[in-house]
Amino acid sequence: MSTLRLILGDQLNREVSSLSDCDKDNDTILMCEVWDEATYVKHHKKKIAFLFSAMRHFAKDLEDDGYNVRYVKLDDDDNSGSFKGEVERAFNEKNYDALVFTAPGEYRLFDDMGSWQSDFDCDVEMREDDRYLCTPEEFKDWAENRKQLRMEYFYREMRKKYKILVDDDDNPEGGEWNYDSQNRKPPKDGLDVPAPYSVEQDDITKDVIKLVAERFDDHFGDLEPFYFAVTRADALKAIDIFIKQRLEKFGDYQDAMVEGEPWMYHAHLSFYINCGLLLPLEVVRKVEQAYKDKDLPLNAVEGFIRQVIGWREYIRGIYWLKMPQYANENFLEADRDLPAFFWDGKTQMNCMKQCITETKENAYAHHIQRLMVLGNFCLIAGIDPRFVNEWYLIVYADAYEWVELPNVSGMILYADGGLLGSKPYAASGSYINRMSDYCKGCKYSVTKKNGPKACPFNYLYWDFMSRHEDTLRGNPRLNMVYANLDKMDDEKREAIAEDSRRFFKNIDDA
Ligand code: FAD
Ligand code: DLZ
Ligand code: SF4
Repeated sequence: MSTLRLILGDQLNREVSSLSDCDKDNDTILMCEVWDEATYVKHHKKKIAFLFSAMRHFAKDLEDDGYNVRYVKLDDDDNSGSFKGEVERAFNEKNYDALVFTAPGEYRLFDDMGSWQSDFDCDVEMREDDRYLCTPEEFKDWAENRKQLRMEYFYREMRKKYKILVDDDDNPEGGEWNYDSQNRKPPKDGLDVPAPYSVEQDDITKDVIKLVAERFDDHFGDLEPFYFAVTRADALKAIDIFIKQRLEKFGDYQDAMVEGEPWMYHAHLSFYINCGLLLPLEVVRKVEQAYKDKDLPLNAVEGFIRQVIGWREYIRGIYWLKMPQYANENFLEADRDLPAFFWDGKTQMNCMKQCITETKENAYAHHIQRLMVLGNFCLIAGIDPRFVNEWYLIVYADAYEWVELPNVSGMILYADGGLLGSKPYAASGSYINRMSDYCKGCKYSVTKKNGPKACPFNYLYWDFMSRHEDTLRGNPRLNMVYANLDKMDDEKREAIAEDSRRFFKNIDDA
């Protein structure tokens, strides 16, 4: 009996279900760099280099351990450019008895690969991706008959199921389930943010960087400097460094933004977890252990764990619950094009310029930059969800549709009409001013509400609330907002509308 085992670029872990019963003598592991995957959106150059290098290192480790690996490089002769084409080529060379793979993370592939049984003359088995803490079926059961799908309640279930930060009776550590209210400190002067973890390029990475520079020259983003970990061993070091250097302040400054500090006290682990180099549960267990050993603040530890076992799993649950229709949601009927400055950072709005430039350099921005600067702008400016989703899927090294889409359509754009968030996360410039130092270096004035010098977030926020009054006024969480809008006289409302019209007319110079 011989089996062909296909491993995708975000399944780079020995524990992946498709390898569980791999027979070193008779089976072949197929991995392939394919044009279809690298170009179905024009991924950031650093994202492609990261994945190709991680794939090549993973394949080499398997080979060194005695597995048969069929690794297809992007520029190999006869590379067909697609997963199916590569499976067909493998079958043309050898008659396998079975084809096995772990379920792909994105719906478009899941749908396609789900029909492969009829294309291949052997058993085709798609296995559950058991790296996650909750299966799509479990999430569906949890969601059934609930009026609202609130992350907080799902998160508590995960804490209890995996016995994380709970006592023997499932009571939460410290008496509360959630310490988020302590995690909103604005940045203070003189924060001593540690330098990010940086791994030296080896020959495999150098080869990949050359390939990406040649083949993906027209893709967004800076390829160099390239410093990501591309092996499990180095990714494991990244957790230890996070725990040692950043975790203590992760909670306090989780929402803070500082010019010139793209990495802050965040973990920078999402790209490693999402491609499989790290497993989510092992990351969480290490952080929990560090809490027990090192007297770390509970608000930091709980906050981090909530992101991984709460938000990350909940987001994935929503994706599989609601696909494929979720990709077309546009509750607010937003229809504006994505402004050109999203691709070059050339805007006078300093907050936007900083977040876009850092995204271009690093294929990374931390959560609050994605949510409250870039996402907030897309929401209040009414950018079409299709363009916003494509941008986010392209620009971040951790972006796969299962995690990108609910964050964008649900969390930032309210395109799902409130399934994921109970109200739109819209904010004016004063939020950005409180949580960052961006406004100091901005051409616009954050304290001015109207006129050409006013911070665009200020009038766009009210223009958004005004535009969507019919749809949003009934939301109890927006009662205060609409009470304030009601207090505005006609002149003020006209000034907001006029400033917004002027802004959109001249958006390329904004
Ligand atoms: P930290 O802030 O240190 O958080 C720790 C871990 O928690 C992360 O590594 C990640 O695994 C997990 N996590 C935290 N928040 C979320 C969340 N909302 N959804 C899923 N996982 C979460 N994350 C992605 O992995 N891929 C994406 O494509 C992605 N797109 C996003 C788009 C928008 C509009 C927003 C608002 C958020 C998005 N996120 C995405 C979530 C979050 O911003 C990133 O996971 C985080 O910034 C990664 O950096 P980090 O590892 O330093 O995370
Ligand atoms: C993102 C990506 C890219 C750019 N290229 C490849 C590739 O050439 N080969 C591969 O196996 N995987 C790649 N990936 C990751 C896949 O897009 C990912 O596995 C699917 O989207 C499923 O989540
Ligand atoms: Fe951004 Fe407005 Fe502050 Fe400028 S003033 S950095 S546009 S929030």
